Amino acid sequence: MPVQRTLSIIKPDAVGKNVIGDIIRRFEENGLSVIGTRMTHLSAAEAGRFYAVHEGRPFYNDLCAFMSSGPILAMVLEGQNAVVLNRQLMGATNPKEAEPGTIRADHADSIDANAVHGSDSEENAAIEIAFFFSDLDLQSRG
Ligand code: DGI
Repeated sequence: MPVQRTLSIIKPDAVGKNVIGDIIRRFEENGLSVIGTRMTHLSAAEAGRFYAVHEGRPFYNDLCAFMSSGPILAMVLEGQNAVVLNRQLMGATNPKEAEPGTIRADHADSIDANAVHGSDSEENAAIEIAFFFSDLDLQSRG
């Protein structure tokens, strides 16, 4: 399986619950390495740019307000099959539908405050990583 990079974000709800360590532990125990981290607090406009693909959807304004409601931890994960593996560890978007043992089943309260973001394709991962990081910020283990 190919070594890939993907963008993970620990969202404001999970940062507020102090579960950053628990979430990163799950990534590391499943073969993903953290190769870059950045804690930041997005403005609503910056959140809107990050989620531009959802512009016009009914939940877009709420999503931007939530993502700018507190600090987030953006990170780059590297490992075999990282894009799909990260999404498996996250669980379904709606925590009510998330498999037991996934991050969202354990830490998300609602479809809005759902603890984590993960890129959904390698192509989007490259775009999303570039939103937060320069190549100089990433320390590959490869
Ligand atoms: O990749 P995901 O985060 O699992 O899901 P996504 O890329 O389809 O949507 C991005 C975020 O937008 C998601 O984490 C929560 C929010 N969202 C998506 N679909 C809905 C939604 N929020 C509400 N309230 N209702 C939705 O149907």
